Amino acid sequence: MMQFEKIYKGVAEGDFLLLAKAVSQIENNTADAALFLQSLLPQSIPIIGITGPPGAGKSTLINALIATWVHDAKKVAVLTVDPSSPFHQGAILGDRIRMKDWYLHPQVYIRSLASRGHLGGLNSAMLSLTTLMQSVGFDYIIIETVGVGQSEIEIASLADTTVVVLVPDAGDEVQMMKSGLMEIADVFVVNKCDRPNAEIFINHLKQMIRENAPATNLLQVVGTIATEKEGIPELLAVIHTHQLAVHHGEQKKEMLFAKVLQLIAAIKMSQVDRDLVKAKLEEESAKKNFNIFKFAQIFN
Ligand SMILES: Nc1nc2c(ncn2[C@@H]2O[C@H](COP(=O)(O)OP(=O)(O)OP(=O)(O)O)[C@@H](O)[C@H]2O)c(=O)[nH]1
Ligand SMILES: [Mg+2]
Repeated sequence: MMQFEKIYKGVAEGDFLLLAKAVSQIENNTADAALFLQSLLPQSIPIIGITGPPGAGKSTLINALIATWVHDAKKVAVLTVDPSSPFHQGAILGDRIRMKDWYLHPQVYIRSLASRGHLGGLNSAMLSLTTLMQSVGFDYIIIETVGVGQSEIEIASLADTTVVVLVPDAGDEVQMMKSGLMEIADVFVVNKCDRPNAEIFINHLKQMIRENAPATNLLQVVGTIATEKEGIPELLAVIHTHQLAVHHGEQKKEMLFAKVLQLIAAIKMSQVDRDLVKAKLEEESAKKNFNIFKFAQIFN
C-alpha cells in the first residue's frame, strides 16, 4: 500500500522514486490507487496550465519558469501530455532536450503522460495526479498540453490559471479562434517576440480580446522570448495576480464542482463492464426493435 507520508519525505529529499511509482499506479487505475487517492490531504497549491499550438515554445517557457522557482528554493511538478498522434512523435524526446536542465534536478519532477490508454480517461487521471502533487510538498504544478483538440482544453480547465502560448504569426490567431483557446485563456503569452511584427501581433491580440471577451477583464497579454528567458518576470507577476483573484473569487467553487462531477462520471463509468456491454450490444442490436436509448438503460 502506498503511503503519502513516505512519498512526501522522498520529495523533500529530492528522491522521486516512490512518487513515480504512485503515478504509475494512478495511471494504471489500480485498486490500490483508488484507496490511496482517498487518503490524500491536498494543499491549496496553484495548478498552472500551459497550452497552445504545437511548437509555440511551451516547454521552453516552462524551462524558464522552473529556473526562477528553483532559484527561489521552490519545488515544481510538471505533467506534460504527450499527444499520441504521429504528428507529435518525438515530443517527449524534444521535452527532454528543452527541459534538460531539470530532468535530474532534486526540486523538479517531470512526467510525460500518454494522451491515450487511460482506463478512467485522461482527465480523471490528470485530476488524480495534480491532487497527488498538491499533497506531497510541491509549490507549483504545471500541466503542459498541446492546444489542438477538445481533450486538451478540458485538461487545461483543471488549472487555476491557464496560460495560452501563441507566436506572432497570423495562423496562430485563426487557430486560436477556431480551437476555443480564447475561452479558456486566463493569460496570453506571445512567445518568440524576437520575430518581426511581434508588437503588431500583440496589439492585434489585445484588440481582439477587447472585442470578443469584454467580460473577462482579467485577461492579460505578455510578450516573451522563452529561449532568452525574456519576459519571464512579467509573466510570473501576471500569473501571481491571477492566482490571487482566483483564490478570492467564485471560480474556485465552480472548478471544484466541475471536478466532482467529473469524478462521479468516472466512478459510474468504472462500474460498467465494457465487455458485457459489448457482448449484449452484439446480441440486442441484431434484433429488429433495437433502440439504443432503451438499451443503455439496462446498465443504469
Ligand atoms: N526564436 C525563438 N525560438 C523559440 C522561442 N521559444 C522557443 N523557441 C523554439 O521553438 C521550438 C519549439 O519549442 P518548444 O518549447 O518545444 O515548443 P512546445 O510548444 O513545447 O512544442 P510541443 O510540445 O511540441 O507542442 C524550439 O526549437 C525552441 O527552441 C523564442 O522565444 N524565440
Ligand atoms: Mg512541449
